[in-house]
Amino acid sequence: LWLGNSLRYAVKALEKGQCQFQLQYQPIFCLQQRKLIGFEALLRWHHPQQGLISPEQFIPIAEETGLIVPLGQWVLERACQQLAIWFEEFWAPVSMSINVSSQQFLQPDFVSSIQSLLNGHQLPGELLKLEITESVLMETTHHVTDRLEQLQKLGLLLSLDDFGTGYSSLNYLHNLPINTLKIDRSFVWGIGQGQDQIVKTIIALAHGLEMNVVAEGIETVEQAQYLNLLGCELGQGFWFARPLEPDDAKKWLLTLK
Ligand code: G
Ligand code: G
Ligand code: MN
Ligand code: NA
Repeated sequence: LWLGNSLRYAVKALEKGQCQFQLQYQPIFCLQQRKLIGFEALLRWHHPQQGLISPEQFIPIAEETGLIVPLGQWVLERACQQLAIWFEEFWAPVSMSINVSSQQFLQPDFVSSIQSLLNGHQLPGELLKLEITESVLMETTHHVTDRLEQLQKLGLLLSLDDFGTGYSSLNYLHNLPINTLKIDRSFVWGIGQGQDQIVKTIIALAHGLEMNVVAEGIETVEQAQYLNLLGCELGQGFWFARPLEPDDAKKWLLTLK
């Protein structure tokens, strides 16, 4: 209960410009060239007494309480602001991937708020990737389809996060404008542990549907090499880089120069 109350307080405080939240940025790489292609924005909460609280703990509470709507909007704004700074400074097509909860995605003004963020920061939509989960796609589907298509018209790219861990129905996959499948880290960790066929099959499925693949949670060189061998285009994980503060993330941008 205390967690819910302090979360409410922390989200309220955002309006007053008091910020207990922070974004870290985890680099995403092209596996073949080991070249930076983008970042995933990851939310962190620094509780004044409890210290750092993991999103695994507070995101579910934010979702139950509806606080994920204003908090998710803050994440979008912050991430776009950071992306605009980097885009202006480096002029490189480095993308920003942002996790979006289903409740946030289903807000009536979601698409228009994305549009005004893009306009406000003069960002090409192509640089923004939204990571949604299978649970979003399970919602009353025609609204979701409309919304995905509107976002696609703005140029945004759409990724399906944690793929393989939710209630996948292969039915929607080929009907929806999803650009990327993210292979859940549990499968990546299963490489060499009896899950190789699953990983191969997910990659083949994605390619068959003309989607590209990001493998997450890559922790060893063997995993990176094997995924590259299978034709998985992109990857992220501690072996490449942890989620980073903006200044450290910027060091990766400098490698592109
Ligand atoms: O960064 P970390 O591995 O601790 O994240 C744990 C979980 O929290 C992941 O599943 C991630 O998708 C989720 N998460 C991190 N940041 C955000 C965010 O800004 N919004 C939402 N909805 N989920 C997030
Ligand atoms: O669910 P989502 O894919 O958004 O989760 C991203 C989370 O995974 C982030 O919180 C990040 O800290 C974590 N993460 C990223 N790379 C690795 C990794 O190589 N190993 C582990 N254990 N966690 C990782
Ligand atoms: Mn994610
Ligand atoms: Na994931």
